[in-house]
Order: sequence, then structure tokens, then C-alpha cells
Amino acid sequence: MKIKVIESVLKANDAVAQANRARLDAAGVLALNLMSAPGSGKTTLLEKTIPALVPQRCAVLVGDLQTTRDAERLDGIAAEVVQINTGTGCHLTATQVAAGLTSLDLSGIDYLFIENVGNMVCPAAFDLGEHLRVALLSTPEGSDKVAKYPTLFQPADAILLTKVDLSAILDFRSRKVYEDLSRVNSRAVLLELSAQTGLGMEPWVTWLRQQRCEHAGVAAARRAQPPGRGGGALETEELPRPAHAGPDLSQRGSL
Ligand SMILES: Nc1nc2c(ncn2[C@@H]2O[C@H](COP(=O)(O)OP(=O)(O)OP(=O)(O)O)[C@@H](O)[C@H]2O)c(=O)[nH]1
Ligand SMILES: [Mg+2]
Repeated sequence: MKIKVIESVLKANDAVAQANRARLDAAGVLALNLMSAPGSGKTTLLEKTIPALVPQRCAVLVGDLQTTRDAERLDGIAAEVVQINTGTGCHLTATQVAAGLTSLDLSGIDYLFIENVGNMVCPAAFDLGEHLRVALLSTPEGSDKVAKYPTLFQPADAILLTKVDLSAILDFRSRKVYEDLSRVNSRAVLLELSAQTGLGMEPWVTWLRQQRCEHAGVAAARRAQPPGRGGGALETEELPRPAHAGPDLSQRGSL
């Protein structure tokens, strides 16, 4: 008997993630994976972002070790919400997301936000099938965190500096963040915002809309390709992650 060995947990996870992405692509859904430390403001951001995206429809898969509190907060705001309890797990896996996707009617959704478990290390190692990764850093966490936890920020397509309404009363040195990001990830878009006051929310929502347009454009271009040149396989093929250039870090604003 030939024994099959799954080489690593990550490889097995990646295979499921690819299948998730293909499923989302086939349904025309743009998926974003939100990652940060606990309490950085992921759920609050979604509470304010989803209404701003109307008439686009959003679903949320939210990961927490215990409770349905985040799902309850988003109930009535998102078109659909699924809470995934990981028990002792410090991150979501592609398999958990696959299970969550089966509960959603993807045909009625434009964006899928995946709120990962609050953790600055574990979630970044696991592809969930998202198209874009968003890392949050809130001002109360301190301006040294990019250098201390680089793996969270390295793969991010967008980095959100959240709770900037508090920066005046905290010793938050944004220049330090920009310097560290120039070494860790100069590709990502960096946005400063406060979900509480609404400051900086408009550029974030605009960025989301742009990403959706790009994603839809890539999908349409692939559909237009004649058979034999890569066309015809859209339903099962993975779309590339939308490319976008972030601003020059030296141009990034300061708080
Ligand atoms: N001052 C201020 N507080 C905020 C802002 N955004 C969120 N908060 C507060 O920060 C706390 C945590 O916010 P959540 O949105 O629950 O954070 P989270 O990242 O979803 O937390 P977990 O799901 O536990 O990881 C709450 O008390 C929010 O009211 C903001 O922009 N400004
Ligand atoms: Mg939350």
C-alpha cells in the first residue's frame, strides 16, 4: 500500500485555501482577511465600513476562541454573519473558512470580510483563500509593534493605523511606524483612521471599492479570453491577487 503523507499542516491548509479562493472567484466575491492584536478595532471598523459600502452587500466570517459577541454586534449590519469559535486555536484555518462559506449565499454578496482571531502572530501564517490581507495597528498598542511583530505586517496589502483619535493623548510616534514599515513592507497602502470619529474612513472605503473594481476587471478579462488561451476555466481557476501600489512611505502622513 502506498502511504500518502501530507507534508505539512501549512501545505494542507494552502490546498483548502486555493479551493476557497476559487469558490469566491466563481461567485464574484472579494474576500479580505482582517488581522490584528485583540481589541485593535476590527469589529468596530466593520460596523462602520459595511453601511458605508451600501448598496454593495457584505458578509462576515468572524473568528474568536469563544462567544458569539462579535457576530451579535454585526447582526443586522452585514447581510450575513457566521461566527467561528476556534476553542483554543489562535487563528482561523482555511478549513474553518470553507465550513463558514457553506453557510453563506455567495451569490448575494459582493464583499466577504474575514475577521481573524485577535492575535499578532498566528493568523498571518495561514492563507484562508482571501484576496487581500488587511493588518490593523491601533495607537494604544504603541509605535514599536511593526518592528516587534513584522510577520503580521509583511504580507499585508493594506495597513490601517486605527484609533487615531487617541494619538494626541498617547505617546504614539507615527514616524517610527513609517520607518519600520519601510523595511518590513513598503508595498502596502497605509491608511490612518478612527472608526469612532469617522476620520479617515472615506479613503478606506474608496480603497475597498477600487479593489473590488480591479478584482471584477481581472475576472472579466479572464472571461473574455478565448478558449485555448486560458479562458473557459474561470469557474475553477484562482484569480491573481489584485496588484496595487502603496504610496511612497516617505510621503506617508503623520498623526
Ligand atoms: N477611541 C477609539 N476606540 C475605538 C476605535 N475603534 C474601536 N475602539 C474601541 O476599541 C475596543 C475594541 O474594539 P473592537 O472593535 O471590539 O476590537 P476587535 O479588534 O474586534 O477585538 P477582538 O475581536 O477581541 O480581537 C472597543 O471598546 C471599541 O469601542 C476608535 O477608532 N477609537
Ligand atoms: Mg472583534
